[in-house]
Amino acid sequence: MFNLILFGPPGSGKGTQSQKLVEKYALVHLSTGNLLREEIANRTPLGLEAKNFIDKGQLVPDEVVIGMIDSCLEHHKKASGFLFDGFPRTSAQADALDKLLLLKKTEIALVISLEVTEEELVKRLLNRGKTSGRSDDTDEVIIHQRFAVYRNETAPIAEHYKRLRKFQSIKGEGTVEEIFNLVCQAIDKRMKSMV
Ligand code: B4P
Repeated sequence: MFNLILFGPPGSGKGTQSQKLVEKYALVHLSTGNLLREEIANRTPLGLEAKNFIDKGQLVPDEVVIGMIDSCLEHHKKASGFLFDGFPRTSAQADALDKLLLLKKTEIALVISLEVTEEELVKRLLNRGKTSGRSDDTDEVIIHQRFAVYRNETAPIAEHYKRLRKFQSIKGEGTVEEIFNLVCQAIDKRMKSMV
């Protein structure tokens, strides 16, 4: 099994790169952001709860997202690997993921972090907000709140993966294709070292 985490601040291109990566490497795409937005669109109780946090630029409570990932892993028992996009975002989520994968006798193979300046991130998110209708992408105050949450709660978990020598940073600025090529090189190298 090959399990990959795409890491990086809001708007760094995790979702964009994930779409191309799951096709090339036949991985199951698990995006907590997409799963939460589906719940919101379907007006489920979970979605209504999540919307309150997302609209304010805050993280959805750990137990909610960990539960979602747990049931997705159960649904894809025969997967040859997973691409975690936007998960884990807190140290509790990172610990839970390690435990869930251990139960399946597997582990994270690689964490790729997309590095993008805040100036570029703001431009991308406001631009997406014009067409996506995403409430968390239209207000610059909320966007900066999301960056603060990233710095305080998400960025520190990089240390966990650095200690395990599974963490690799990649410049996330350039064309989507240029970034995709760099990400693929990192994955191919890691895959070769595993055989
Ligand atoms: P997510 O859905 O994960 O989204 P994101 O971080 O905003 O964006 P991503 O990095 O995927 O950027 P994208 O490719 O779309 O999270 C949304 C919210 O859900 C969170 O704030 C949180 O509240 C909640 N949530 C999600 N997961 C959670 C968790 N685990 N725990 C708790 N809460 C959770 O790219 C952004 C834009 O840039 C797009 O418009 C794209 O077209 C553009 N772009 C991409 N690559 C580009 C490039 N190379 N050049 C120019 N533009 C580019």
